[in-house]
Amino acid sequence: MLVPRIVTLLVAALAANAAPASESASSADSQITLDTELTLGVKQTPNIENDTAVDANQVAKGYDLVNVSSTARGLTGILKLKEATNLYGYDFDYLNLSVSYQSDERLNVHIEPVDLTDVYVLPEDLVPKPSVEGDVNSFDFDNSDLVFQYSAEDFSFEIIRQSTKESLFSTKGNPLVFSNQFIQFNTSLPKDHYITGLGESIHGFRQEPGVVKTLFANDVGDPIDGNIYGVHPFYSDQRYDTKTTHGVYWRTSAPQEVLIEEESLTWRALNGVIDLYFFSGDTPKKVISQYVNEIGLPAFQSYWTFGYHQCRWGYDSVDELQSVIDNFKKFNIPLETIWSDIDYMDSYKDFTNDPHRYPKEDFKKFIESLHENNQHYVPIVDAAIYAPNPNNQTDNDYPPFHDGIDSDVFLKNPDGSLYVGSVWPGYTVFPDFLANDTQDYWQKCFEDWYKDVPFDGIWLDMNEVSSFCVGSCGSGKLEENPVHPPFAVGDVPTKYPEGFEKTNASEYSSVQASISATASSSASSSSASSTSIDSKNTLAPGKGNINYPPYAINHFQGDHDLATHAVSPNATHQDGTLEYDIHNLYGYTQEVATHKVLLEINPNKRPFILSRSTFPGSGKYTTHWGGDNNSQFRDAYFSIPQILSLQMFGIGMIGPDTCGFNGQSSMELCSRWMQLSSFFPFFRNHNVLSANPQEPYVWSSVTDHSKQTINIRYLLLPYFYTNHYDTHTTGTPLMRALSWEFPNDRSLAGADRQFFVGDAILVTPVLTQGADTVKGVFPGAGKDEVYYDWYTYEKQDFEDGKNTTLDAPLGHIPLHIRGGYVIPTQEPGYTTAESRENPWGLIVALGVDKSAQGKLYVDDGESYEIEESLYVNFVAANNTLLSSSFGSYDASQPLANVTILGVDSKPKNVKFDGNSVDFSYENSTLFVTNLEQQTSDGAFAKQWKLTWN
Ligand code: MIG
Repeated sequence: MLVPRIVTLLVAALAANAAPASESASSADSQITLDTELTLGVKQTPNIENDTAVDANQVAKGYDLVNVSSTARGLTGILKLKEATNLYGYDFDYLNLSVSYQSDERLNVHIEPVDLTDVYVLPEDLVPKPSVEGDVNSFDFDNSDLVFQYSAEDFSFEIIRQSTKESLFSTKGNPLVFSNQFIQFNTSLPKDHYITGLGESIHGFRQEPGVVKTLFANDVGDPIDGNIYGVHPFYSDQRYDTKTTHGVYWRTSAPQEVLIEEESLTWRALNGVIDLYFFSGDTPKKVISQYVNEIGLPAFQSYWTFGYHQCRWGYDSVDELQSVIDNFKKFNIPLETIWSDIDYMDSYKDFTNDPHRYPKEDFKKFIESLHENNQHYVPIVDAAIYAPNPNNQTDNDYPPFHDGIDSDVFLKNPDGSLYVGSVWPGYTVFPDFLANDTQDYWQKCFEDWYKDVPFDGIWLDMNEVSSFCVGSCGSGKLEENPVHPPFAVGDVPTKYPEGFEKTNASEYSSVQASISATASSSASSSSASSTSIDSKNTLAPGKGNINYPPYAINHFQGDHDLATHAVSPNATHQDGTLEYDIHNLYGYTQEVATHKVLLEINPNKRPFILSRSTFPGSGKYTTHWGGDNNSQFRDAYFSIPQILSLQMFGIGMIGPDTCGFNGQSSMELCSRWMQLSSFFPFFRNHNVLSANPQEPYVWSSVTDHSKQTINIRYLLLPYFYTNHYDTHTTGTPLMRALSWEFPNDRSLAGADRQFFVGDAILVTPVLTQGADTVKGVFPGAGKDEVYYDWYTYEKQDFEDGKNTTLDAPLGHIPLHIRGGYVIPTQEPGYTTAESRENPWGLIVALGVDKSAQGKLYVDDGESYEIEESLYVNFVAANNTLLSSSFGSYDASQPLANVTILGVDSKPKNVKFDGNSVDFSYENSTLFVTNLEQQTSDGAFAKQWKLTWN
């Protein structure tokens, strides 16, 4: 108990003494000119924390359903308000209900006010709307697995699964509440339910009873259970009793709150209409696929994006970037992509380069030489555009602002004046991606800049959309620019890495002693008043109080004000739409626009975008990273459920800031995390400004450990890419929860410390400090499943349902191959381009029945319009492996080897298309080698057969 107290003391002392700006790299030295007062909203009490708040389920009277008539695809009716209670806004008297069976596995329940004046209805051209499949005028209801039932008096409805007669969703017993600023419905859930989804947030994979999800895009550093960057109103409900899973999607951009309790789920929104979609599954993977097919299949990424990415905030100059690249080379750690954070910009202005630290000429040469080495470059672009000081000629010379003013593309105040917030460069304006000319404007910004900075992808940050002051704080004050708010580097919890006090006890205690000597004199805390100064705040006529809605969601900002640290809800788009209605869509609209721009710049290359704020459908345009996590083991763990969830939401490629963003990483953490992230869809190391460096070459052991698993990742690139192609074409995630792979094993519900890559690779990472073993489960082992150790190929004696302790000394990440699968490989090179030139290999892991199957997808790895592809199928059974391929892409590299796991006795003959070939045999593994000669036209140029007898 002593140690934690000391840590707390130390943290407090350090926080009190902290002077991050003076200790950080030069780019951190900025003046404090934004008055703190301007950053404070009006303190709200979230309803869920307010004991006296009215519970709408108790008080509201609900609706009666009248005028029901059946339609070819379902029914329509009118919902008539029984009695107005106007709890959080004014109740609508009449609602239109329409139910439509869209396909055998999808059903839509749509409820909207009869009078839609002042009601925000999410346009179909903005966010895709699942539509009826087949003939709109006829439907065979018997074929639908989902059935809609209702009771008219005290309207409630239920979704029943026909095959099991189970109630999947039922509003029975709770009134429907539908007012202009508050919509609520409630469904009962079975006891011991297993809900996943509803994001984005930092939480274990399962959303257990007691969880309250706030869905409101927010720029905040990964707090547990707080609302963060993206909004995804979708959940999957896995029912172990009936062995079925279904999904529910509310297509709304509203600020929302979802309450998950023992036997119910309550869903609230602050505007919009009810547009609910039920997906019948009935497996978890089918649910995801059905959902993702409707919101938009994940973008197909280029091959190189699966390589290793290095980033940090604080690479101070082109020379420093070059030295990072040189260090990677020196230590022979594969580096595919180097990234730039805002350091490269001239005073943090988008589309500029700092003339001294990143001069354009040097910079262009730098990027060109990267390209010559088959490496890539991705810079950051912030959402906000600097609004220069009109009285200062040099400052004012900034086309991205003036072009935008000329073409009228920025967000406005309700009175029509320019909305001016504040981000890194000082006062800023915000592109309105709903305005007529924004696409052209955005394109010109990128095109002009691309001439000097030929980037390979774009990193979109701050698009929640973030603004540091409350309201239009810069209105009328542009002559005060440039102001550069200081970099508050989060609350870096300690200068020391996690576990430092244990592994460096003596150093730690001496520092601790000296700090505690000064701690008492310097402890102070400043508290500022929290009155709003949002002078431009007005009520929106007919819409209610949009800045301070009557129902306060638990928005994760200190004062819970919706306008804190974001563009205010009353900011207005060109077509009159309020930010209030589409705040959650800002990032999404920017992603769509940026995707188009990248295609204009490079028409036949797959656009690579990494974006922070996402919404259903974002995955069609962008990849995503987990945001500002901490350099702690806990956060390494949370990256697993975060990835699993975001994949459910249709984001095909995602990964965390490996080694941690805020705080100090350590050799141990970085080693574990580099090895873990080697198996994530997206693999990037990123660090906050002024934290200690954490590139893998900083510690020699991390160098070795990273190389080991980066090489495994590169060996598996064909497997990753093939799985990613599957994600792109079917929505099935690359990285899998155990509960998806074994949906009928209740003991795996919520398992999120292990995961599968594709079907065949099970990863069991160490996620705690100081450990040298890790526990894992091996579903089906000893029954229908067999697992082989990745490193030794040995078949493991695991037992189904049993927690097994595995050796996992630092530098070793347990990996297992699941029998029954064929895994395509390619010898790793320094870059993915080099890897692509190397010979192929196959790992054939025989299942309990001694069979296996697998596939491979190959193309040129970058074309947007794919003209040539190669599809290969592998089937192993009866001591024979058959490879058959079709498609026109010519993968000319030969096959080097085939490794067959689970061969019980040494074969006498091994033949490739009838010819004897080299082989060796050890520990039930058959190594077939030197196949190059036989496959010199390309490993999969023709069908072949390998036999062992
Ligand atoms: O508020 O550009 O999440 O990755 O390093 C900080 C600086 C702004 C937040 C991003 C982070 C990035 C940082 N940005």
